[in-house]
Amino acid sequence: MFDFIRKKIKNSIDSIQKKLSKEEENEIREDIKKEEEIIKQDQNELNKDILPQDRKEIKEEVKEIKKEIAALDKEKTEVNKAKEEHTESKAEKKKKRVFSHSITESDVDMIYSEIKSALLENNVALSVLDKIHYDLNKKLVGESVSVIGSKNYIETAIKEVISDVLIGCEKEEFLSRVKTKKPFVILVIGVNGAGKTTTIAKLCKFFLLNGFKPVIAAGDTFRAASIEQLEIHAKRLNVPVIKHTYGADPAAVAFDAIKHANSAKEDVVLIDTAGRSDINKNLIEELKKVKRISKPDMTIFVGDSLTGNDVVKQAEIFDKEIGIDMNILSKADVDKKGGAVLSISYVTKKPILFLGTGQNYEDLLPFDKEKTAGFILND
Ligand SMILES: Nc1nc2c(ncn2[C@@H]2O[C@H](COP(=O)(O)OP(=O)(O)O)[C@@H](O)[C@H]2O)c(=O)[nH]1
Ligand SMILES: [Mg+2]
Repeated sequence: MFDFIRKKIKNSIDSIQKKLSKEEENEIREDIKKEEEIIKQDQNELNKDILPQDRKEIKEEVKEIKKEIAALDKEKTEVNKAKEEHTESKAEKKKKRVFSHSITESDVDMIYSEIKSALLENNVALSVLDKIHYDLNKKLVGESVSVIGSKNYIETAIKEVISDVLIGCEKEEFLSRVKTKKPFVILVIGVNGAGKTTTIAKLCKFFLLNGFKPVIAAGDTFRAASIEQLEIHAKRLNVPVIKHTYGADPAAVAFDAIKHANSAKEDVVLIDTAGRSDINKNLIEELKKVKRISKPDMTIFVGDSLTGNDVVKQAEIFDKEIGIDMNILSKADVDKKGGAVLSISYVTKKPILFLGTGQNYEDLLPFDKEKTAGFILND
């Protein structure tokens, strides 16, 4: 995930580092020039003090001159030694000096424009882009960094900014909500082929592993073979399925499943529903009725992460028409981009609960926003 952006981030940080290194080089050059001037001045002073006196001594007494010369030699050696020590300590100081640079708005613009095109190409919603730009400015402009430290600093800021556009729901929080009612009714909606039925099977596995007894309502009475598909999963998982015939009213199936769960003391009812290739009026009316009759405790939108911006638009429509509480994005295992993952929770303001990461029942990954934001820098 996020393959598209990793290289861009690296490029932008490299450019900033090059720019800061250049600034630092210029600063060092200036310092050296200043120091050379000081040494030159010192030497002039030295000559002024010593030479006239030398000449006077020569004229007066040769013996004295020799003595003086010897004394001067000694003095000169000491002066030279002192001078050397002085230069050395300056060099040491220079070595130890940490150059710091202030990050400017144009530095941030450079980083942002580098990643913006990648985000746009990968269907990240515009509102998410705006937030990323705003937050990067807020976090970085005016901050002091060294050339070496800048990489870490900027990377951390990008990671934090990405993490801030994500909303997740922790596994424990989800389970504790499910515990609040028996049976806890979950309605699963989404377009055709999004991964609803597969995700319901994965959720059954998840509930079984956590000690909950689930039951499935075969609410997709529209698509051929959908009931059989669900029955195969249910048999493998040893979970009951409540079904009617094709063409039956899905609201009635949901109602029966809840009745069954009540009498059999099941913990969770998972209502599967039909999708359509488009979100049309029939689908919306059908789902509204299922929701009205089943009164779900949670409505989960399942979307195919491969469809990028489309899945975000679907989630918005389903939320407006039916109302959603959570998002699950399927096929994250084959989604190299991650645009939908970055956008969906910020746009819908509803958390991502899980990512579907494969075809097996275990391939349901609780969503961790910090980890996900970390993928933006490393695989
Ligand atoms: N690679 C991968 N395939 C998935 C995932 N979730 C579902 N699928 C596949 O997507 C296709 C459609 O899934 P399905 O559950 O029938 O979608 P529905 O029409 O929404 O019920 C099936 O072939 C599934 O195996 C996933 O997380 N990863
Ligand atoms: Mg299905």
